[in-house]
Amino acid sequence: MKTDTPVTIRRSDYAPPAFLVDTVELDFSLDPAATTVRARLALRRNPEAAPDAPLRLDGEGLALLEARLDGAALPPERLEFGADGSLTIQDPPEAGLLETVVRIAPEKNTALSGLYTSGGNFYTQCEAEGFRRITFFPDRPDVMSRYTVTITADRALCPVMLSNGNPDGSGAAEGDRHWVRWVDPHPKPSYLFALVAGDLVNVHDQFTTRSGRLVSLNIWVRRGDEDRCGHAMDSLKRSMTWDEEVFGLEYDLDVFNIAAVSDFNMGAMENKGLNVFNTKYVLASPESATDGDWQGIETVIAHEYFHNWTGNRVTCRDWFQLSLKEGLTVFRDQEFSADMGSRAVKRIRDVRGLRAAQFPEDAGPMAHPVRPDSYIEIDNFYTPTVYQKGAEVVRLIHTRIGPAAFRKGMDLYIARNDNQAVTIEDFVAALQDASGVDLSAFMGWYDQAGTPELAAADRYDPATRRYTLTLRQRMPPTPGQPRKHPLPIPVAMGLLGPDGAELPTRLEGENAVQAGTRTLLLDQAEQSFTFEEVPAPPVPSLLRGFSAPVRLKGVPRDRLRFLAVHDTDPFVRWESGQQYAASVMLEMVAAQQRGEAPGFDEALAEAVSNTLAAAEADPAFAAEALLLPGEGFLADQMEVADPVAIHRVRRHLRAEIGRRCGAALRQAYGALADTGPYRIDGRSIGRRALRNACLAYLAAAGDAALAKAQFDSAGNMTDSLAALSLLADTDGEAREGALAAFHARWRGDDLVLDKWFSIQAMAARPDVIQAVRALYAHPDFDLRNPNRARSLIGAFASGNPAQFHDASGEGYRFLADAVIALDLINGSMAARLVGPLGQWRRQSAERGALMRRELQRVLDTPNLSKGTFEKASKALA
Ligand code: 0A1
Ligand code: ZN
Repeated sequence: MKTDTPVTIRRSDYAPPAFLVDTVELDFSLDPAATTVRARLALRRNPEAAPDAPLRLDGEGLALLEARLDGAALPPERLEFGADGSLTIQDPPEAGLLETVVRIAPEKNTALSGLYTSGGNFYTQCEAEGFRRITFFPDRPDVMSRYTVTITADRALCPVMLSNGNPDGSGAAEGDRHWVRWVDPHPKPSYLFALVAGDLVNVHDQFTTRSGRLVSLNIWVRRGDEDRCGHAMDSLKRSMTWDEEVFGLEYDLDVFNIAAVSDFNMGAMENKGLNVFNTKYVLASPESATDGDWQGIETVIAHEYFHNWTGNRVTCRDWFQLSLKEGLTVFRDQEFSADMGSRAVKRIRDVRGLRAAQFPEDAGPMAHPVRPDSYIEIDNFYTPTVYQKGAEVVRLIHTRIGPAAFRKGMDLYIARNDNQAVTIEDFVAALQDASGVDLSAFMGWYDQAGTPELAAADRYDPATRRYTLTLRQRMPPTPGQPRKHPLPIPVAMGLLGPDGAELPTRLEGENAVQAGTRTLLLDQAEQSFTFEEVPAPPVPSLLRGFSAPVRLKGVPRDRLRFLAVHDTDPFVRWESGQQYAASVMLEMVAAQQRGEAPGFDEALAEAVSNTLAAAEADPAFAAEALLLPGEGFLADQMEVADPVAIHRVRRHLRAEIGRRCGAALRQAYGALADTGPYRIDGRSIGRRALRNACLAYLAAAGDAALAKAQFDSAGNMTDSLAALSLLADTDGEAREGALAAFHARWRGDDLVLDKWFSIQAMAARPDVIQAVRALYAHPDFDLRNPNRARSLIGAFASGNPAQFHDASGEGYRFLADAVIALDLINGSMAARLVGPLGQWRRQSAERGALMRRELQRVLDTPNLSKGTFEKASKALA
């Protein structure tokens, strides 16, 4: 932790590693207070590096006990320690065996990076740069080695000891200790190293790959959690089958272990053969997990499993290439989930998520390209841009070349680059070579930050029956990138006739018509496309399936209403409804700011009634269509956001709809009640989502009794939590009673207790800031536990814009206080939470000044971690 001179790392400075490490032998002697790590590295000079490059090993907070080269102790004058904790060996040989012994203290490791303890057990987290907190090593992804790991520990404390690869022996050691050995036959970068040890139990299953390899599958959890692993195991087996069927990719070890830990900075980690998961993405039972949790588990299990090929077998040359593995793997997990359930609903949710998190990031001070040019702390770049926008860019290419060529390209990518650390160029080159389509312009998507704006104009000539569609793109400047060039934007589209039917299309110069959706490629600032023999003035349906991560602007309201009803593409139907509602709501916000009484657009009530009437066909889709655009989505479309006015408008609209459509909503609510046994399948989940959407409107209209009745009788967490979150917005006994009952029932379950904190932090009540401060001091609150910290601090700052942006500035002050306190414990978590303060440019001058003051206070804190320093200083720049 230091802020003296945080160094900026630049992509253009890449140089190959000076030394390679072919094999690594690690011996751990585990002890919570003093673990020793003996490392034997078979080093050799990299022929591709400068011949005199020094032998420098990364290290952080390591106490060196011994250092030998080829068996001989290295004298102190050949060891040079850097201020950052690194170790440089003077006069290195061209090749040799370097042996070091270091001591570390896992129980003191509150940053949860490197080797740490949680509930008395040992876990590691090495991505991105945690391995250097375990042993001295060239800790960079382009050094790939074969690992043999021996773990020794007290038999009672650590009956289970796991690492990467396959097990390779075990036995008794001195006293009450025992040892196990793991050998990973696949070369891997250090960030994929993992060790888990402790008193754990496993849920076991097996999987036979299509070439006949029998794989032992195990999920390791604390005693008592065994009966909540079924869904995770199921998701794992489905992921393994899907990757074989869709990408032809098979698992490559005899064991696949997953360990769940309740103290974890992120969602999960794809360490080779030993994934480590946040308990949130493993443990689920119908009573304790919501449908959203259920879906989250399926997605994250798949994501980590898919990394085995996209990330582990083919890895990144350097951290600037992070999206090479993350964007591609998110794309893969999105496709998997789409195949497991409703593709349309999955796409809607993904786009909603992209707009909620990535669009604002792209419009804020941390805006960066999918492949960043520089960073101070790489942990700050595990962002929605690298992950979600990265996946969108892969999807663009998939759309451009088509699924068959994409699959060929993936095969080629893996064949060419297996067991290597490569770049995004290597990925795009494989897709280009396999498809024969020039993809060079698509690199612009990796290198330019910002969200392009897309606008359309059209003209129909009844005399010639020609229809001309003109598309224009514009890219706003972002920090460090004042000028942009046009990007290739695949625009999936179709034309609808006046009766709403899809028209076949033929572009000028084509000799046959095409039925259904076609994709236009817009690769200039402006381009016109002329369609021939169009029988009547059509309505264009653009960006079907959200074929590019852009903002489509200026579609007239009458067309939005038409498309919301008639389009053949479910995404555009949903999107048009959302855009229509957003445009009405933004107008209402403006009226509210002028002090005018809020009106009401009858078309919105009509849309709700129509949606309810047609809901039976696809309840999950109907639930999505019923949701009004979120407060963040609306704020993101305003030059200067007004979170309080947005919140009022949204509340007012919900209440009005609840009143005007009360009968239909109540009828649907009743009809959707589950009579049979509780089931978790797409349709049942969709029905619950729809029913709870109805409940939310009815509660907004003042009917809290229904929410209370649902809370009292709910037999599953989805319904219980939906009702509780509505009650949390109200005043009075029902609220207090429900919150107390929920706490009493779930106080022993950390994951559920997180929800209890979040619901209160996100409540729409004027006293939320005081409540959040009180919860921060609650005996169940623990700043050291990332899930708990997120559930209160993150939920408040990101999930309750109206209260966070309270004019008093108290919300900002709370966040800065929490960030400063957390930075001492876990800098990477603190840096993640500081984000909302960085959005000050989008707020009013008064709010902006208050936000800047708090950012400055964070920045003035002595010994700030470099991650928090980077976030706060870039936000103020
Ligand atoms: N590679 C993981 C994400 C991850 C990144 C960093 C971590 O620790 C600081 C942990 C996990 C994934 O994409 O799932
Ligand atoms: Zn990932």
